[in-house]
Amino acid sequence: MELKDIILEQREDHILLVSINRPKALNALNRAVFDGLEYAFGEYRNAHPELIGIIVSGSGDKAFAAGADIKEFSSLNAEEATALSRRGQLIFQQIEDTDIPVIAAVEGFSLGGGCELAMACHLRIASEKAKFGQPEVNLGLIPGYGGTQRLKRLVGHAKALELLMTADMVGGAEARQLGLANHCVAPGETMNKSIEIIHKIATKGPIAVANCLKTAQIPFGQDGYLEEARLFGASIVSDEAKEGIDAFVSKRKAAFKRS
Ligand code: DAK
Repeated sequence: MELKDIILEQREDHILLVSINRPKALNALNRAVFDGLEYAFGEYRNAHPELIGIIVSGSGDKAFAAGADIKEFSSLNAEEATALSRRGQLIFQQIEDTDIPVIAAVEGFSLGGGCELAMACHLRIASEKAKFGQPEVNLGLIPGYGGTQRLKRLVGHAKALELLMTADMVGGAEARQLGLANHCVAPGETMNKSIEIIHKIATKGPIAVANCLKTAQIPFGQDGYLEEARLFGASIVSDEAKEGIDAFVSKRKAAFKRS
């Protein structure tokens, strides 16, 4: 597939780098970027079982993504906007449902749809110069790509409401304190930290990791406990657990198989 405004690169260690490539527009999310994300997390991922993790970033050091492309909005009617919002939600859900770790390496602005994209990733590594926020109310809009739900899950109800209603931005260190970012690192270091975390996760049982991702994403109020028990039951008799438990008992390092 020919991609526009997004670059995919598979590294030798089988980490896929997904880079939004519109630095002049602060990597704002236009249709071409959504097409690229849909392809990366769908067709490309399915065709590459060797992948151990995916890192999403923005080109340049100024922005991860400064939001949905506001200039594309002006021509939309209500029906088209609803369809656009639904498509974005589904693509972000596809990112969240990925069975290997997906990390957002956030340098610079991560605003509106850009913050929603970062929140759809499993982990977020923020630069000290990162700026997170949901400024949609400045435009008379609300977040349309799952932001009202995921922000609440990460920072709690009261802080999420404050950020949504005031449009305040928070820096990397505060995002880390709030639980919005997992780590806050020096500018330019988000990619290295993301790679380090993926390498660490790649030494663990891949099915167990996939099952952690699956159960932990089940929203509160749905039966995550039931699914956890079901997957725990399935894992205890798996070859992967046999290897992990045998390695522990034999005092050796586990050698998990990857597909
Ligand atoms: N969209 C399009 N272009 C953008 C952009 C964006 N979100 N953000 C920045 N740009 C463009 C600027 O227009 C400018 O382009 P030129 O004028 O050079 O052609 C270029 O990027 C550089 O931006 P600035 O000159 O403004 O750079 P500064 O450093 O001065 O300011 C800034 C950086 C991030 C503070 C500023 O650019 C800014 O405030 N940007 C807008 C941030 C924002 O409001 N983001 C939220 C967008 S709304 C929905 C679906 C989704 C959503 C809602 C509903 N439905 C379908 C219902 C989500 C909405 C959003 O994400």
